[in-house]
Amino acid sequence: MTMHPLDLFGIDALLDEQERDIQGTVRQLVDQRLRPRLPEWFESATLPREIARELGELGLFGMHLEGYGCAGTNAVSYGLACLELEAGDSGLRSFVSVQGSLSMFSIYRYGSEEQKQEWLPRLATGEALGCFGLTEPDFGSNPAGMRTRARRDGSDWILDGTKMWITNGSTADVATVWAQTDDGIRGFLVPTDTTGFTANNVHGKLSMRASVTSELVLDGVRLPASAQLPEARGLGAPLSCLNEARFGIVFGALGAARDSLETAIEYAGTREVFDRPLAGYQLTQEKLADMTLELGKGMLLAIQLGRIKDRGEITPDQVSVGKLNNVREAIAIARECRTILGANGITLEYSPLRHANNLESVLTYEGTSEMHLLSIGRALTGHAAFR
Ligand code: TGC
Ligand code: FAD
Repeated sequence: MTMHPLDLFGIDALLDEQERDIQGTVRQLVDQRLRPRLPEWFESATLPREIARELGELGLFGMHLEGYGCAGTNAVSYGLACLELEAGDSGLRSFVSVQGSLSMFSIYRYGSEEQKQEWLPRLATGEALGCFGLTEPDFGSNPAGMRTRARRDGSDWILDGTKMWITNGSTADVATVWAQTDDGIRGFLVPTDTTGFTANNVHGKLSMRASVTSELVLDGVRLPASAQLPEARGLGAPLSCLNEARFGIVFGALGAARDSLETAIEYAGTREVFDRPLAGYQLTQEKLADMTLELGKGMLLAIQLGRIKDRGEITPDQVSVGKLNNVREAIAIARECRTILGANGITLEYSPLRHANNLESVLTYEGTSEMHLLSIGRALTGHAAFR
């Protein structure tokens, strides 16, 4: 009789029935419909747009938002959905994070009623796709320095600049673009068929291959005044959207870790070395036990942060604690699981190295681990050491 790693922490007992149902439904979707195709998508560096409708039908896009066709679940449910998607592949979770937490949330929180009516229902079903352009070639960790500029021409806006590393950039129908204006940073909704807007995909990625990553070029893009997000003023607006997506990652990264650990435990049970199962050796058991501790602690942290978020009390520094810890531990778990698989572990047949490679991106995007360390350092000392 063996136990599942998370049973040792009694995690299920911390969830209510609806949360468990949502988690089970997403797990079933991933296992039955998506998992069989993930290695192929990773190898061919694609993520078919068609899956958007299926994810939309399940209510996964903007699922923690209210109205406009969104499911209106609590934050813990959203986190658990991210966890199950990332147990498949980080590219799937990214797809949902960018659509719901960055594109839809930016419109939901900062858009006009007309903008919400125009975009949110279609983004919720997956009929339309969105992307979020904050990072630039020379300004990633420090978006305050962005060079993309929006200037007035009569009542219109003209946007010029380049955004880089934008998830879903070339597949999106609408881009939320952040730009400097005479009054500081502002956000704009750019329909991607606007003249002067182009998106070029990044090729040769060794990580997050089942995900589209693009450069956005804005060359004299003319937009009506109504394209500006009226409620977004200053850098705090895009950074508040990042809190939403980072929260999803707190749970999501643990999905990649859990799937790696389940794979390693199963493999160790059947693989014989020196005439008996690998699982029976103390070194293997030490690895499995240590990883179980970190996975379980990460889950407790994620659920705790989810409960705080559901009370409306979560702070950006608390999100940094969760993102830093859970991504750092998830990548360590995925790499350690790969060692248990020996040479088989370097193939696409097994998930741990695919997860570890993906988690290299997760460690970098939505604030690098260094930036989250420095944010926590600032919270502890009052000194901002990143400047
Ligand atoms: P700072 O002076 O600290 O703050 C400027 C203003 O912003 C406010 N603020 C926040 N508001 C909400 N949430 C947060 N997390 C916030 N952090 C700061 C702050 O209160 C202030 O407001 P105000 O009213 O006083 O002006 O800003 P700073 O320039 O010193 O930088 C702070 C720093 C370094 C922490 C920030 O720039 C940062 O987080 N950098 C990392 C950038 C980042 O995470 N980029 C992610 C791009 S999107 C992405 O990666 C998508 S991946 C998609 C996928 O899942 O596929
Ligand atoms: P840099 O900022 O150049 O950092 C390089 C290194 O220097 C890092 O280790 C960093 O931690 C360190 N560093 C930086 N500043 C300091 C400091 N002050 N002190 C100490 N160390 C420091 N962006 C979007 O806007 N939208 C997206 O949809 C999006 N999707 C992405 C998808 C993928 C697959 C990837 C890989 C990235 C994506 N990004 C996106 C961009 C991502 O947010 C940035 O890559 C990230 O913020 C880091 O910026 P950078 O790559 O320019 O690194």
